[in-house]
Parts: sequence; structure tokens; C-alpha cells
Amino acid sequence: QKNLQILSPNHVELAKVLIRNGQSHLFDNWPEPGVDDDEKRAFFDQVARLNASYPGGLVQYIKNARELLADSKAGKNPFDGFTPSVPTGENLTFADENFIKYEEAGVKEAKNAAFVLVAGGLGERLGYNGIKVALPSETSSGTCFLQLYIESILALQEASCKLSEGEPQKEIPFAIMTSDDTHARTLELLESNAYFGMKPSQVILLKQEKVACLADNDARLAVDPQNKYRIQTKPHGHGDVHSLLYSSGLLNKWHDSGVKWVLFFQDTNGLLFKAIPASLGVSAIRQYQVNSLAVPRKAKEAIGGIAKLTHADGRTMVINVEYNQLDPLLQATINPEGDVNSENGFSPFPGNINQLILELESYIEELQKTGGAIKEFVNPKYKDATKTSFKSSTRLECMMQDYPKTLPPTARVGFTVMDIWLAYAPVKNNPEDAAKVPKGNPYHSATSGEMAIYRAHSLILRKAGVQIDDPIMLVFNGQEVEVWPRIVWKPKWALTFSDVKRKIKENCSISQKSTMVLKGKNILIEELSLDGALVVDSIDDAEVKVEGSVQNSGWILENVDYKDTSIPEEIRIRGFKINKVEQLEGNFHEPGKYSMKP
Ligand code: UGB
Repeated sequence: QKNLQILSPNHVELAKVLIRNGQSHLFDNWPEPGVDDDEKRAFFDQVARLNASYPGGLVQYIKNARELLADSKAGKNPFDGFTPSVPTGENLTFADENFIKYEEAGVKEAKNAAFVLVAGGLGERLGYNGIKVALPSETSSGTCFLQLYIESILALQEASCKLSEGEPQKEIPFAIMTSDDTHARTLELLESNAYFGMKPSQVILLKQEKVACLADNDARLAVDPQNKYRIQTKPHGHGDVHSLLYSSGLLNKWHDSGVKWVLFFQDTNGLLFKAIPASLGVSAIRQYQVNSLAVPRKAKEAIGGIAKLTHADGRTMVINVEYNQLDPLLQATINPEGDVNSENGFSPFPGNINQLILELESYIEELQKTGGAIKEFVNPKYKDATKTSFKSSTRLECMMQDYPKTLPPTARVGFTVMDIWLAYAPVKNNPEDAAKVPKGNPYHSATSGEMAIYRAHSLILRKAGVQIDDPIMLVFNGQEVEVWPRIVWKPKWALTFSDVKRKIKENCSISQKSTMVLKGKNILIEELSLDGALVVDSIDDAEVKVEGSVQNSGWILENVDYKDTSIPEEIRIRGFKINKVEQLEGNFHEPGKYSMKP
């Protein structure tokens, strides 16, 4: 009470809210006015931030927490009454007629898209010291994830606007959700690299706030163990992206500027943009309000499963069931064995890769109802079976893929299944854990993420008729991987299968030991026989034709150990480094037509 006199009217109001909502313990042991007054005011600044950043404020947070904690204590299953079944979606096969049709439609539609990257997570499973978007997606060109994403968006923008010449040119907006853990380093990465060619005004950073931790089943907020004038906080999860987009006013701004689609994606999937044109095409042609990208999933793999849930009362929804919940749900309902592979070697439930395409108009309508709030969950670790106290404080969490949970049954919710090799190769696991992944399941490591990029490019070229040698198997950091020729190209060289076919002719061949790095836009490859390393770098106004037989010692992969700290972390987590012994290199930095022959 006495301390109220040192507070501003806003802070006094917040103090009353806390006390009315069962939080008076926060002020236990506060000394008389005159002692630590600045710290007390700082406490209320933090409370104000926590209050402002949650839809409905702290009162709503405490209310939600009490309900969810009571359900958890009672052992209530969030899927009570629901029976899962395998949903039907759009299954795409790379390079067939259907796929090409969707890719064309997607590129056309891309000028009406906005992209949102959720990059607030620290990546505890990976254990990398930097931010994940700064990691090289592959080390042949050294392109980091953020650069790859920005260059992909810019290439899409250019290709899409070109298809609608005569109409006003558009810029595709790119929002990045950061957190206190990643914000400063993300901004620094952008600024020190001139935003990788994007206009700084095109990039919007939205920082998510953490949420208050909960000390007990009554949702008493936890005092920070380090500082009695702070509430302990933890991340709320990627679901925050919806309330941030809504409360920042961005969605309405995008809507007014003609944006129709919002595409969400995660921080470390180097293949993602191979799948974007076709899946956006699916959204546009099928008029999906929600379209989730999925890949065939191995049973028990740590990616969510997309399931159709039918309630006893007739309600149905197609939704992600998170990986830790799918197995128990199946055991309790349709299969006592839980999540097991079918005859084809995959779980019948497609794997959610958390790439969502939302139709903006219906998305805004929905968020106006919910204020951007997403169905949350709580995962307390109880001390014992009485479930009366926690081992450590907990908090509410939410996931961006739970957005459809509040939608009416009439909503057009679909999903698109793509080949794994084309669409999904995240970097999530540290080398030690990756090496322990059961044989046949994906490693999801820096090693497998890089190798998947080479494999995808090799397979795409094979489909285009190029003769590509089979891969060899090698072991890096205890993980056995397929090593294909190291082929990489800039997104502006090719975004779609049709682009690839236009730029490389069938009469080419590439041997397994080869590396091919294409850094320019107008590079035409004809009658190339490559056995070694080839690097072509050119400006957009230079047209380069590459042909003939290239043979040199090339670039060699050399094993390194992830424990060898003399090697930079971003390299040693892959288990190999590239020794650039010899290459044929062409640099074309003046406009003109060039022929590159060895
Ligand atoms: N992220 C944030 O931006 N803020 C946060 O508070 C937390 C994370 P993880 P997760 O595709 O492989 C998801 O940790 O959550 C960002 C899906 O839930 O990499 O274990 C973070 O920066 C799951 O269904 O993954 O699992 C990153 O970009 C499955 O699809 C993203 O959120 C799985 O991803 C994901 O965070 C997958």
C-alpha cells in the first residue's frame, strides 16, 4: 500500500489489477518507500509490457492459465471426443503437368503475397551460438539462410511482376518475427549486408515479447529468481506471430496495398522456396483460406502430423497434431500401436512443415474476432502424482499452426503434400543428437540440411534431362549421408522447373565429384560435361553461355570433427569443410553477351 505513492497513475492501476487477480505475493518482501524505488518502477514497466503484448492483457493471461492448468491437473485430453483420420489433400509430384501448372499459377500470384519468417527461437536443440538464420544454408556458395530467403523473395517478385507487365510494379513485403534472443543480431545481419539486396523499407521486424511464468496451479506469476523486482518470463512460442501481425496494423496495411496471401515459414529450411511457387498456386486455384505444406512423415519423427479430427458431436477440423501428442492420441483412439509406418515406410499422417499460406481477407476477419489470440497449451512438469506443485515454473505456449482451431467448419482449410527431397530439410539437431537418430529417419542437422540442397538440385537437373552421377555415401559427424554433386544456383537463375529447363540443356553431364555454383541470372548451359568445379558469377545484364568439357581437381570435402574448436562453429557442426583445390571460374561484371568455354 505504502509503495503506491511512488508510482505513476498507470502503475497504480496495474498494481490494483495484479492484486485483484491473486498476485499480491509479488509484493511480499518489498521494502518501505525510499528503498529500491527505481527498481519498483522498473517492475511496473515490465508489467506494463507484459500487459500490452498479450491479447486481453494480463487479466486474460491469468484467466487462460487457470483454466488450462486446471485441465492439465484433471488430466483432460485436449482431443477428448475427437477421432483422428487421415485427411485428403493435394498431392503434388515434382515436374509433372499438374505441378508445372501450379508453379506457373504460383509465380503469377506471388506479387500479391507477403512473407513472414518466424525467427524468434534460439534453437535449443541445435545448440548453435549465433542466430540460426545467419548459418550458411550450404558452404559451397556460403549463402546464409536469411540471404537465401531474401533473394528468393526478390526473384519471385521480379518474375511475378514481369508476367503482369503494364500493371504497377509491386514490392513483396517481408516481415520477420524476432525475440529478445534474436532481434539485435538479426538486425545487425541485415544492416551489415545491405539487407541482401532488398530495400530496407520492404523488411519489417516485429519483436515478440516473452510471457510471464506461472509458479503454481492458481496461476500465481513467478518472481524472477535473480531479481525480486522482476517477473520471470519465457517464450510463448511461434503462435505469437498472429497477434503481432494483427496488433501492429500490418495486415490492414497489406490488405490496402493489394496483398492477398500471407506465407509463413520457419528459420532453417534451405529447400522451402522450391515448394513455394507450386503451393501458392494450389492456394490460388483451390481458393484455400488455409493451406499447410506437408511432406511424407516417418512415424514418431519430430514434426507434427496433419490429421482430420472428427468430434462425437459431428464437428470436424483438419489440423496439425503436434509430434508429442499424435502417438498417444492414436493409441487412445484408432490404433493401440500408436504412430507407426504404413507399408510405404511412412506414417499415414502427412508431416507438417509449418509453412502456412493464409488468404489475407479471411485471415483479417478471423483475427478481428480473436484479437490475434491463438489456442494455447500448458506443459507443467509436476513434482509428483498429486499434481499440486511444479518442479520449475511453467508458462502458456502457442503454435502458429493452431490458427485454424478457431475457424468455423465452413472455412476452406487444405494442405499440399510435396516430395521431402524438394521441400523440407531443416537444421534443428546438434551433431551428437543427430547421430543418434534411428536409422532411416532424417537427421535434421547442418550436415543433412546442406546435403539435401545438393541432392534437390541434382534431382531437379536429372528431371530436366541432365545426366547426373549417382551419389556416394559418406559419414560426417557420425551421420551417413548421400553426397551428390554440389550444385547450387541463385534463386534468380531458376525458381521453377520450367526456368531450369529453359536454362540448362539436356545434353549436359555432371560427375559426382563436381561442384557447380551459378551466381548469375542469365546463364545458359549447353553441352557441358563437368568433372571438377565450375563457378559462374554474372550481373543481370550479362548473358553468359557455358559449354564444353570442364575437367579439374575440383573442390574436395574434408572431414572435420564437431568437437574441434579450432574450426568455426558453423563449419564444424557439418562435419566437413570444403577444400577449394581447383576450379574454372567466370566473372562477368559488364553488360554484354559472353561465351564461356574451357
Ligand atoms: N520460433 C519463434 O519465432 N518463437 C518462439 O517462441 C519459438 C519458435 P522450432 P518446433 O517443421 O520441423 C515446429 O523450435 O516448435 C520459431 C512445429 O511446431 O524449430 O519444435 C523458430 O525460430 C512442428 O509441427 O520447431 O516444431 C523457428 O523458426 C513441425 O512442423 C520456428 O518457430 C516442426 O516445427 C519453429 O521452432 C518442423
